[in-house]
Amino acid sequence: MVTLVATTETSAPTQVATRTMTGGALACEALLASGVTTLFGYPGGAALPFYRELMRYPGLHHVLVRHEQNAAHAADGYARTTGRVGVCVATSGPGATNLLTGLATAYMDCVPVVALTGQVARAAIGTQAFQEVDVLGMVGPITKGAFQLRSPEEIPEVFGRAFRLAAEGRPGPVLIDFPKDVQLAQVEVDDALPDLSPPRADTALSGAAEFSLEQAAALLRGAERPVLIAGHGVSMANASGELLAFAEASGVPVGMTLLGLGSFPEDHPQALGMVGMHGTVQANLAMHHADLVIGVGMRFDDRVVGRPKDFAPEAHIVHIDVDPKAFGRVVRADVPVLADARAALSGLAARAEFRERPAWWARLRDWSAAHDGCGLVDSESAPADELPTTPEVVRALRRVLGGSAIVVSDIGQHQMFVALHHGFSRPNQMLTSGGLGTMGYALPAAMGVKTAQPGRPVWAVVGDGGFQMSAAELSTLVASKLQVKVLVVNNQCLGMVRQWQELFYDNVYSHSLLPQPSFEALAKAHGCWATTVNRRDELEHALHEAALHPGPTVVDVRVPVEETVYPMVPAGSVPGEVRCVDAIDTAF
Ligand SMILES: Cc1ncc(C[n+]2csc(CCOP(=O)(O)OP(=O)(O)O)c2C)c(N)n1
Repeated sequence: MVTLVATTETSAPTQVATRTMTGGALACEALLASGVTTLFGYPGGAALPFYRELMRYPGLHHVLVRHEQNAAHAADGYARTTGRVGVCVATSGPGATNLLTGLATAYMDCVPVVALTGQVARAAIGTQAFQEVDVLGMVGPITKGAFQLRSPEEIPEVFGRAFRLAAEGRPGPVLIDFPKDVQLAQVEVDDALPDLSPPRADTALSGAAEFSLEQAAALLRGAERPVLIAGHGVSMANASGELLAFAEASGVPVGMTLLGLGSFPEDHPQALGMVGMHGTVQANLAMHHADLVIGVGMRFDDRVVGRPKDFAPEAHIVHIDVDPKAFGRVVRADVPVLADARAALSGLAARAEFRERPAWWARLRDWSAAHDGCGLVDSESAPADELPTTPEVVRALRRVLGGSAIVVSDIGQHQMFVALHHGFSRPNQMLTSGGLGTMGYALPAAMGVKTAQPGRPVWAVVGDGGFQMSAAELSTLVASKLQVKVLVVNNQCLGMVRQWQELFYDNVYSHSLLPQPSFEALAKAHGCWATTVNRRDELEHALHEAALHPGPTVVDVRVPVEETVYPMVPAGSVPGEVRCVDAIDTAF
């Protein structure tokens, strides 16, 4: 159909071609206009009109997952690795509720995701219809916003707003609830939709931010014991180059949060490693004894800070973040800088003055030496027929991959061992659920990463507990030909829970020992190549074989049950109380 529209009173009518289509088809077009090429999802009754149309759009590649939570995690992994908005789809009711943990995970870690949920028809909303759930009511605290489409005409505008909202400022998830009758309704639209993709963020420094940076630079010039802590915001803002330039121009030592790992090269002489509950001795002590802490793109969350009132007692705190709500949430911000990390770091680099601070570096070196003696097994002299330790497994992975892989870690002891012993040199080389700590995250998130980066090796490192939460996705790997490599660090227990029970709950191992199936047999049943490692001397060969195998693989590595992750800052302590030995007697 063609409509004639007079653009001005005097001009001749212009021909505007319009088409009639369903709301479901228009949503597909809106996704394309938003720059989407890949969706992760799972169909059901209230989403079927949309799924019917999806088959007509070959530009939209849909990965069929085995559980909706994993669709959200996959979209999250896709978004973290590309910097673009990830998209997941679910039906109404249980499909929508299954998404929630994935959305909360993305919310805590500032990951831009748009979730599309089917909903019962408009007239049935509020009637307790089959598979009706008030998803808008549920996602308020775990999304940046949620929309319910009330008519097909709204689709382009709502999609445009949703993608913009997900990407702008502090990124995060946004939900679009899509009633079934709106998916089915006919709508007339212009021939081509406008570009709905999120605009590039305006990262120019405001006058206020420039002023705060002056104050920060003056504090740094006068500081004897400064430390900079880089968080996820640095990699999200593509600010690693600016961080390196500023660090080298000023001589400031650099620690990283769990999600900041890789934003500063781990082998750089100014790198201190990770801060926080299982961070390095030197990074934690540096924060505690500093006279200036500069936090960039990080939240000063409780795992980093410990007791807020006693955090960095002698330091001025400069806090750089794009989210004004981050300032003062946990610790005081003496100098808040509301700015994009990249712009702020280049602003600081331009004002930097190099200082050597030999006394501070001497202390940092002593602390690094203390850290190096902390919790490592000398595998050279250890018996070849014994189980390898988890630090050895992580270091072997690093050796075999030569640091080229993207590592997606699950939650628990193995996660902290990965953070401490792998070493990361590129932003977003290590992905994990930092804020929510969601077990089951790694395997589906790795699917999202591999979908976006088919040419890169992608390894999911998981505990035997977390693996059992998302192992069904092995079928997705096989069906979707995704060469994700899974490394199960198998200590036959919920290791991190066991560690806390040992240290703080009188060695009462209540429900933390985990009977499990043969992971090798399970993986093979899904169609993956799989092997089991029971001895130290089998480890590297197994990892090599898995790396070379042209398909998804599972390597199940048995490690000792009784490992403990050190260093540790017990909860309720401050980073200055970091411990390196089995001598934690703090009561909870
Ligand atoms: C969904 C979810 N449930 C429970 C927890 C609490 N939790 C944190 S670590 C952990 C144990 C993880 O065990 P495993 O996956 O085997 O890894 P390990 O600690 O042994 O390396 C548990 C239960 C969690 N983080 N996420």
